[in-house]
Amino acid sequence: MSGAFFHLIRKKDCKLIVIPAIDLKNGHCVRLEQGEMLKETVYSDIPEEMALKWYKSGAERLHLVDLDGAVKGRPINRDVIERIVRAVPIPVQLGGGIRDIKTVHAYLDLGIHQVILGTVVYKDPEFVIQAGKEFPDRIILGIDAKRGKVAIEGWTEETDISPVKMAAEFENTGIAAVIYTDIQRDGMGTGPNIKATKELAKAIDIPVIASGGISGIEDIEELLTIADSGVIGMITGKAIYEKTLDLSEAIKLTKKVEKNFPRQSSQNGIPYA
Ligand code: AMZ
Repeated sequence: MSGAFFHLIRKKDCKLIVIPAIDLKNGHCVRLEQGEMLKETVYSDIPEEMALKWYKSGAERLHLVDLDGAVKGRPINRDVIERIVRAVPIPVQLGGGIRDIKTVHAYLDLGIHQVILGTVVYKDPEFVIQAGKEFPDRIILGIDAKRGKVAIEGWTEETDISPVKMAAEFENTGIAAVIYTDIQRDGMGTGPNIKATKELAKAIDIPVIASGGISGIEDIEELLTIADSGVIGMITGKAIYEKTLDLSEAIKLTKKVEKNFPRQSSQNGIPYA
């Protein structure tokens, strides 16, 4: 089976899920606005309790970001990450400061289900391809864009490459998914960038997870309309912390839509794994 064909099937087979985000800074669960480290709201000093809360609301997966790690380029919040992995029985995806194979190994050994690579996707694409080969379906690309161009290093540096161009380099390399974040919408509750998310999902065979800007149930409804382009997940943060979105309601809605327009979950029951 050719690689491209493989991915086309996978896109259809993947189950669309709502993924709550836990962003970690100094051991706390926080939200930022547009990724600005100084524009922080702390939601919990015990992030593992937050993880349990989202799990009990029906979450089938968690999205973790080590924000200090993303800025410093190495893992910083490892202890709390370990506590979260131990606290919940669902797959956890993690990004922030994962820049070498030793760190990839360490996090997978810790029980992280999939690692998200951001800055190295731009700086060292060959490394990402090697990691994808060594760990098929365990590597996710974190492609974060500001004004249509990819940003790196904790979103402090802008590049001149577009998300589509960057993602296209990784077709058929064992990459599980691309998380596409619209930085200007992240933490702002202004609605997701439907147009750009759809464009990316249509342009590549790798499944896409939408991130940034979800404010309420109407955004979930809108994202569900582009699921067929290859959008397999939506990450929500501020909306569930500020209670403008009820996580269990969002999950129920996506399940109902999945039931009416079924896309099978993957064999082992873990979405896009
Ligand atoms: O909010 C930010 N400033 C931020 C953020 N959420 N900066 C990076 N990140 C996330 C990316 C991706 O998941 O969305 O960190 C990860 C990338 O980290 P790295 O260290 O690989 O570039």
